[in-house]
Amino acid sequence: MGKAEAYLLDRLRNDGPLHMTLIDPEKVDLSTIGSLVQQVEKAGTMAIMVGGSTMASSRDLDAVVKTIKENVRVPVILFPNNVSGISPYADAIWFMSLLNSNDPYFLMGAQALGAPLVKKYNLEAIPMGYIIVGAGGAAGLIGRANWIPYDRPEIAAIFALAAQCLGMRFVYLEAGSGAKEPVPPSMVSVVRDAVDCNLIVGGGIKNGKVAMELAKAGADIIVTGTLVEENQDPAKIREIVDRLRQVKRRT
Ligand code: 1GP
Repeated sequence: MGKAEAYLLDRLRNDGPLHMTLIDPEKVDLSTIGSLVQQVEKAGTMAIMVGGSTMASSRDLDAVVKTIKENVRVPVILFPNNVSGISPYADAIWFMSLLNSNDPYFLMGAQALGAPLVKKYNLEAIPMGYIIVGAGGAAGLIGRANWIPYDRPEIAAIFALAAQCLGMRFVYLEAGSGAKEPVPPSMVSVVRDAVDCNLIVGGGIKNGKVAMELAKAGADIIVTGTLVEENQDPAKIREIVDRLRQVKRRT
């Protein structure tokens, strides 16, 4: 296990559920990223994830990751949509497979193409099973997800269990960036009962109350992106972090 993962697990053990901020290089202005990430770090976010479903320019990604690294101490973790989502300037990469994709490229094709670059850049690879719930927005469309209905939590649970059996230490339940409805807490609790691995939930989470309900249902990590992109307001992140601190650690 590498340094970024060890740090996250240590924070989880000590503080309970965590918040991470997602920065999509296509949706932010490079000139404002530095101060933005400084503010979200101050608000208590525990890592910065960088990626976006339609991102294609490695050069733009590198510039964004470098700027973030210059401005925060928390780990910077790539959240790749494709091989173009790999940058040598990050601390780690979610080495992820879109488990409910119809397309073998997103199951293991892009991973095989990207793995030599991950090794060459000496990036810490954190194995993660990515599961898209509902239509999943752009991620669902681009990733050709065979979407899981919100009212069929047991389907999400069997994908999560498969991820755990494959040795993936993290599972991400994704409703899609900007989703009208986040993943329901009822689905999170069914998945939580099925697996022990660390559970990430994201997509459409807009306030502390929703984040807290998801954490109470068993989410270990709450990811938000749109919230900061749209408002540039770290107070929203502070509210989420404060609510998450009210949720007990998982034993
Ligand atoms: C998307 O889950 C993340 O991959 C974040 O979603 O932009 O809706 O916060 P939002």
